[in-house]
Amino acid sequence: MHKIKKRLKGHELYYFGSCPFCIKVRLALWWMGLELPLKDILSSSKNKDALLVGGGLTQVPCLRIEHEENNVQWLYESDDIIRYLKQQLARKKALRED
Ligand SMILES: N[C@@H](CCC(=O)N[C@@H](CS)C(=O)NCC(=O)O)C(=O)O
Repeated sequence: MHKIKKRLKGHELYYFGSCPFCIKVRLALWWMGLELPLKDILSSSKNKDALLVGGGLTQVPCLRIEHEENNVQWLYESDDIIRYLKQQLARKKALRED
């Protein structure tokens, strides 16, 4: 089934392909029709280092959120990430930004 892709500015998902929690988040992204830059931490040590230095853990999935004025948040936990993304999508719809 084809879904129209919506983009969320300033968001990136750190993940690796075989991680079941990452698959859960990526499925939710697909289901919501959202497209985010994906940062694979197994194929790139640069991505893994960025996650560790920025977020403090190498745990994935982790959503990097760039707020205004370069304020960066690192959101861990698949359920929290999915909840946050749903809220962002609802907000986008309410503001008719999509
Ligand atoms: N409760 C977490 C579990 C995440 C998790 O266990 N991720 C594993 C990969 S499947 C991981 O990153 N382990 C390595 C680490 O914690 O550094 C979630 O739901 O996101």
